[in-house]
Amino acid sequence: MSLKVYINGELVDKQDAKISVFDHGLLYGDGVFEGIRVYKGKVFRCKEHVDRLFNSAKAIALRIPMTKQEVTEAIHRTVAANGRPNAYVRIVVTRGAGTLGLDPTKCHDPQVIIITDSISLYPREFYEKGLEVVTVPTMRNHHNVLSPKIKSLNYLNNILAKIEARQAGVIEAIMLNPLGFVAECTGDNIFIVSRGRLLTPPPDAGILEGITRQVVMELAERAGIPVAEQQLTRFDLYVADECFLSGTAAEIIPVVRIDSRDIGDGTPGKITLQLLQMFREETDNNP
Ligand code: PXG
Repeated sequence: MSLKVYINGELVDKQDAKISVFDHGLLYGDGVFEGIRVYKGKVFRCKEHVDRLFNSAKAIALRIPMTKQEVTEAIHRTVAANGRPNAYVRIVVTRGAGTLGLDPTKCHDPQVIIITDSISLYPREFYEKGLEVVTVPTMRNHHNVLSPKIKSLNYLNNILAKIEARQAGVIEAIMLNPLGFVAECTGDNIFIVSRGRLLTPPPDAGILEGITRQVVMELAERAGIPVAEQQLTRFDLYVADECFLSGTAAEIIPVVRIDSRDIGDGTPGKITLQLLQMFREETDNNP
């Protein structure tokens, strides 16, 4: 069965899923997106993702030509049409086709695209043995330049950070903010465990407020692990007992080495593994 892609109300075969080369999503990265997981046929934290999509769109003054309810139905319709119990859903809303030149008011037809496919951010083995990461020169966006809370189609600085990680011989980067505090990774949020406490940078550190990050904080509270949003420096990372990343695509992945320093004893930590186990149960019993 060919993969069906949703475009503006219609489900079309993958090879027929096309948009204009004049679309400002392509020409200028003018648009927003979401990445959502489907576990056992159920869309995980759908409402949170749809709310964030609409907030991202509002922030860039992009009117999504559908209600939240309609977008939610379209997601479910696309998932059902593809018949995969476990999948990754990518919703993209572009400014639509316009003229050459930035002016978004010349774009009258925003495009709503929903793709379901599989995604594998990191090779399986790293979930067991842990990931090595580095801090990189490319910073996360300053909120006065482009709010990092907007999940926009502009990912170039994160892509540059990814390239810098690759140049350093690893597959993921930790991005700092313009003040030098830890922000997040290129497509994941970051947590450390320090003296039994779970710590993660606050929203004003310049992060995308991850939905998986929220789930992790809820799970930690449920397990009685103290959680705090706190400014973190590279020093805090180096001396942490444990570290892991969270994201829809990455899920939860342990980090065991940062900038050539072993984290803890250089193996995935106990609290990390406990949260990973709880996360598995949460997604398996997805309401
Ligand atoms: N930070 C950034 C910069 C992200 O892009 C996260 C954190 C994690 O947020 P969630 O809500 O997913 O827990 C993201 C997530 C893709 C793709 O290509 C998108 C992300 C990550 C990886 C791949 O669809 N965004």
